[in-house]
Amino acid sequence: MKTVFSPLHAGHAGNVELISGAIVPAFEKPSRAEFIKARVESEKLGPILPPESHDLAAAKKVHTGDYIDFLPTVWPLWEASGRTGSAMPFTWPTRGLRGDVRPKTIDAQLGFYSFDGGATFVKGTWDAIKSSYDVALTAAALVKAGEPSAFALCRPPGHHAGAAFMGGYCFINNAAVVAQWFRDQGARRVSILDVDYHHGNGTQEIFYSRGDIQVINLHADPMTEYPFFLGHADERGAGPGEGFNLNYPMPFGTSWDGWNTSLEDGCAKLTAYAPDVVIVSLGVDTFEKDPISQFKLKSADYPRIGRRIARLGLPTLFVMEGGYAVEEIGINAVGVLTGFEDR
Ligand code: OKP
Ligand code: ZN
Repeated sequence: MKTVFSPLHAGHAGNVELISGAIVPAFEKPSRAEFIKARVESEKLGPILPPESHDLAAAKKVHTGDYIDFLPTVWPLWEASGRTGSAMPFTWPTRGLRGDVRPKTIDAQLGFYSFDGGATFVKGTWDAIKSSYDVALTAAALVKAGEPSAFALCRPPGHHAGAAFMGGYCFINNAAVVAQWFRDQGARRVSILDVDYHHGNGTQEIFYSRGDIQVINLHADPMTEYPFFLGHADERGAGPGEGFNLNYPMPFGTSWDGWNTSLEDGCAKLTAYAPDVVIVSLGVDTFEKDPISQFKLKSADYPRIGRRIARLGLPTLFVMEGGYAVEEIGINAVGVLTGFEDR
């Protein structure tokens, strides 16, 4: 399987985040992608290709144009306002406040275009976001050209980014971009299978009223886990999308047996939908040693995930999302891919 990777991810570095009452170095850090790349090499998964540059038209098919145009302005505006550190929001237009006016200052705009304070900017962030988008589209083109599978080693991740909001380390929703891209290339139906520990709230929001893109999410129950405000089992899609959004919330402590029950049900629904292509939002923060997560999957479980996905028998694009146990992130992410190849 070919991997697409860009070194430009590394400029998105030194960010901080707010967690448990403290400002700490962000868990979403450059070493994540480097460990995965090293494992792709040591396992001889296949060639590692650089991305081709794409304009932002494909991003603007799933995000609003004003949101995408805002992203490259953040760091220059932040610097111009005299600040250093990580650019991040601290005020949001929540219920009862006005969400229809976009204020002028950078602090207000950051809040206007986010659902939390978890997507932060440093100098190299926009170039990293753009490279991650290019990685996803380049890998998608490989599958479109006939490769049975490809691995988009995206960083930053994307599945928390909605049509007009960032959050949870995510800016452009890479999986959503490529799902729409496959549709525009002639795929009749596309399935997104999101196996990240956290609910892909952005992906759900983008496609909630769509019948042509099925979204299947396996994740920790949002009653008790981030991102909290979406991802319940009764969210099944709206209008033409009714029945095409499937959520599998699971309790803290879930290990392979429980998780696999959801995977099997999701795969059955996916097969019944008969898509032309599958996009896997590949998070490996379901791992027992993940520092911010509460599931109990073991390294030996990841190849089983890959094997099950291979049995779908469909062209498959893996798009990297979360996973924060950096020592094992390569073993687990690449474990899914070697399992998919049954080796
Ligand atoms: C991104 B992905 C409080 C802690 C919130 C955010 C986790 C984002 C996960 N600021 N943690 O789905 O792996
Ligand atoms: Zn996650």
